[in-house]
This record gives sequence, structure tokens and C-alpha cells, in this order.
Amino acid sequence: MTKAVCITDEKLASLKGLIDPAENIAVISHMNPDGDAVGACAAMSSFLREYLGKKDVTVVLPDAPGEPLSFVTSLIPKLMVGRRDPEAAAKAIESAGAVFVVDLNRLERTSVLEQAVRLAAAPKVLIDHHPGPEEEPFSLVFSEVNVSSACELIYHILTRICGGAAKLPADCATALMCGMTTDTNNFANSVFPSTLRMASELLEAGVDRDAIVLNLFNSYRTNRIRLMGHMLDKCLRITPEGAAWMLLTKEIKQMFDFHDGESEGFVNIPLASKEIRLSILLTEEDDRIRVSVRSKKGTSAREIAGRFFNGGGHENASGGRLMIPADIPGVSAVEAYVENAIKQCLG
Ligand SMILES: [Mn+2]
Repeated sequence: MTKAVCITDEKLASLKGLIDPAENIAVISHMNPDGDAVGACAAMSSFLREYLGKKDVTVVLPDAPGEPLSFVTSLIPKLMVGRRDPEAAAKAIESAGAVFVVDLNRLERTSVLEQAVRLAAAPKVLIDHHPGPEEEPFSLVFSEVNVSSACELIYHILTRICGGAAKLPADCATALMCGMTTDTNNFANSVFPSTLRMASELLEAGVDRDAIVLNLFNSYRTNRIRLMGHMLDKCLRITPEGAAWMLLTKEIKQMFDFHDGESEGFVNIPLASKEIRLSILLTEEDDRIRVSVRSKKGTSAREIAGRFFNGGGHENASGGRLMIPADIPGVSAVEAYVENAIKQCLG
């Protein structure tokens, strides 16, 4: 039994009241979707279709999920990608009878979908685990930071509705386990007592965790292992303050025939060192440098992401970006910028 405070009987009643009359439902998550985002969308889609009965559910994501998430993505029968087909994506959102937004705290995280979500007349529900959610655009908000993942929060909500893990549709149960497993980095961080209860109940309900781990963590292309070796050998910088940072440039991406999603997990590796308390992975893209930050307890990833990288997130797991040329002129300026940010925050 969960004690997540945000799930009250009243809210569950409003949720059901809101879903009942809706025939078409849109489920939306954030740009550069990770396992938790895709898992949350797949789980909601499955539950709304198979448990709550014959809803026409479209999952709409700003960007396509990377290949390494294909196992989770394959659980979504109807997926639209905003960057690929902006008009169809906007139409699916605007014509929906209810809109679910999962795994994000600010609508700007939906990037190319933001305007359509704001304009949609249908009631909107937010289900998220990041601090300080934007509540104003939503009719109903489920927000809880003391859970591992959006998938865990969704698990607690859905099992309250259906009466337990055994009643969840199989794809829904699998997707929830996938999202929780990726957001906890396979039970390495953000694990609460309720997280382990969820895992245990899902296993009892028949979810194949071995298959999930194989598909999520041990099914990469060999290129990715070689790229990881190159990054750790040639690109890892360690500062006197106990921070590590790496820059994945377009040039290196080309050298290793990089595919989206293949650098997943790289940012965590330097934290294996006793002397490292903060790790930053910077990835060069066309008009920006994507930034991912992780820290050990006692050091704030969120602070440096907020102060220097236009971002935010969790205390020990945050993200952000540097726009080119608004924030920095180009990759050659990254070193000085990052080293200064580290000095300001950890010095
Ligand atoms: Mn998440």
C-alpha cells in the first residue's frame, strides 16, 4: 500500500469523471524522452485502452525515442512524433477529449508540442515526480517527489483504480517496470520503500524483469561500448573540486556512427570514483549543447543546472542546455564555461 499523499479518493473520483466521457485521449511527455517518459506513456495508453475500455489513445512525443528504448516504444500502438509530423501531432492534441501530461513539471519541456497542449480545450491531467510543477494549465495534478519515477506514481494511481498489480494489463505492468528501472538506473538511485513494493508486486503479477534488463541495459550496439571507452579515455576531465565532465562533440558522434540514446548512462560512470561528487555530460547538437548532471548526496546537481545550464530537475539528477550562440559561441567555449560553473558551485 502506498502512502503517496497526492492520491486522494476525491482526486481519483475526478480522474475517473474526466476519463469517462473522453473517447480520444492524448498522452504527452517531454522532449528527448527517456525510459520513464516512454514507459509512462506506454503504461497510460495500455491502461486507458485495455482496462478503462476502448479509449482511442494517441501518445504524442516531441521527439522520437532512441533505438535503445525500442522495447518500451514497441508497447505503444499509436505514437506520433511532433518533430516529424507537427500538424498531425497538434491535431491529435487539440481534438482529444482528455490530455495526460506525464514525467515533466513545466509545459515548456514539451517543446514543439507546448502551444498545442496549452490551446487544447480538453481537461488536462499532470502526473509527475519533479519538484515545483506548473499547476495552472491543469484541471488535475498528481505531483509527488518522494517516488522513484513518473512510472512509480502512475503505478500507485492505477493500482488504486484497478485494485492491484495483478489487474493491470500486461503491457501496462511491463511499461511501468521499464520506466521505474531506467529512472532508478536499475535500483542504484531514488529507490524508496514504495519503489521496492512496486517492483515486488509487479514481479508477483508476472512481469519478466530479466527480459526488461536484457532489453534496456544489455542490447546496445557494440559501437556504443567503443564510444564509451573513447569518452572515458580521451574526453573525461576531472577538476580539483571533485567534478568530472565530458563533451560529446558532433565529430566524435560521427567517428562512432552515434545513434540517439546511445550515450544513456555515460554521465553516471565518473561517480564510481571516490573523489568525484558531481558529473556533467555535454552533448553537442545543431543549435545547442545538451547538458546532463548527476551528483552524489550532499552535492547539488540541480543548483549548477539551474544557475549555469538553463535547466533543473532533481537534487541529484538534473539536465539543461546551452544555446548556441545565445549562451556560448560554440563547442570551443565549453571548457572555460564548464570549469567556471564548477568553480562557482563547488569551489
Ligand atoms: Mn522521470
